[in-house]
Amino acid sequence: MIHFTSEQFLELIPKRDMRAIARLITLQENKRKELRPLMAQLYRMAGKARIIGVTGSPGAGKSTMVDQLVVALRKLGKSVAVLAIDPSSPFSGGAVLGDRIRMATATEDPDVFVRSLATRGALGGLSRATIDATTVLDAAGFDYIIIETVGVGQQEIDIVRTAHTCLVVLVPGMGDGVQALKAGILEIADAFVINKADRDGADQLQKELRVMQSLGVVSESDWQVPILRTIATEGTGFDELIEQLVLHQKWLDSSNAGVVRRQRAMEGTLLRMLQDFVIERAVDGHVSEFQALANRCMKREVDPYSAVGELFSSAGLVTHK
Ligand SMILES: Nc1nc2c(ncn2[C@@H]2O[C@H](COP(=O)(O)OP(=O)(O)OP(=O)(O)O)[C@@H](O)[C@H]2O)c(=O)[nH]1
Ligand SMILES: [Mg+2]
Repeated sequence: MIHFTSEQFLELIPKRDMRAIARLITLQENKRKELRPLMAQLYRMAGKARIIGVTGSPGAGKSTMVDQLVVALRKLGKSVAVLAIDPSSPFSGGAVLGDRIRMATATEDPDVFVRSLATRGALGGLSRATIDATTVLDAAGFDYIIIETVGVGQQEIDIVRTAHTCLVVLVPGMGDGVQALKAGILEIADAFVINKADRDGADQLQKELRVMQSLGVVSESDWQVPILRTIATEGTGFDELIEQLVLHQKWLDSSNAGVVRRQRAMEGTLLRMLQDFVIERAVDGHVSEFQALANRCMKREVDPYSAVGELFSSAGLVTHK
């Protein structure tokens, strides 16, 4: 395995050295504490990338759509990085491997980077890993970063919420239609994309979405959430999708709502990092003390409110009380 020093990472990442990028994203998953100073430096170089979240039900055609988006953005001369989030849920099944194979077609291109991130069952770990990977890719100067997640869990919703533009992918004829969607997913949509529009029921789905919009379930702002149609397998509908993406970005840059939205996303990021930092200081490396304390709580020798204070003070975060 190749070893890079922090200095080498700092030199190679902005030059978009693919091996350094891939290595740092992997390292981040296990050594975030040690890498924090490096990440802080990379973060200062970042901030130019447009981040697009693509979410929707399992099998909705998200990966096929992301492939098409990559093609369309490359035609515009933009560099693109893709992060495919593998939820360790039964939904992903064998599709994960399929994703890798399909997207591998683009890996010869030096302006395209594709990577999947796995949850490994770490609570909240996935959103943090996504933030870190996004920082690395942003510092590497990719124009666009596309994050694909299955919209089944709160974590995934939190992830796409940090994107600048969220595409919610739906398919016709999915039984309960819009009702089947996870609560919360409609609110985060900046555009609805009815994929598999070659199937029956696209009109019906579009109608249902319009009703939802008129009921105010969809995000409230002066951005009119478009309802688009695509056939990802044929590349149909992508000109309009790209057009809407660009319009949404312009709207974000020019309106106050865009500022509000970025502020909210940043608050979410800070909270997750704070949570991570505290847990790292109070629990990591002190797991047996943590477990002993939980055991004492269980026996009601100590209450959890006081126990948290104890954890804090023993981590040197605050003096007790
Ligand atoms: N008929 C039709 N099939 C499509 C379309 N888009 C994607 N598919 C097919 O739908 C299946 C699932 O596509 P994926 O792109 O893997 O879907 P996904 O949403 O990424 O799936 P997960 O990541 O497993 O949730 C594949 O067999 C695709 O070929 C479309 O527009 N029309
Ligand atoms: Mg997929």
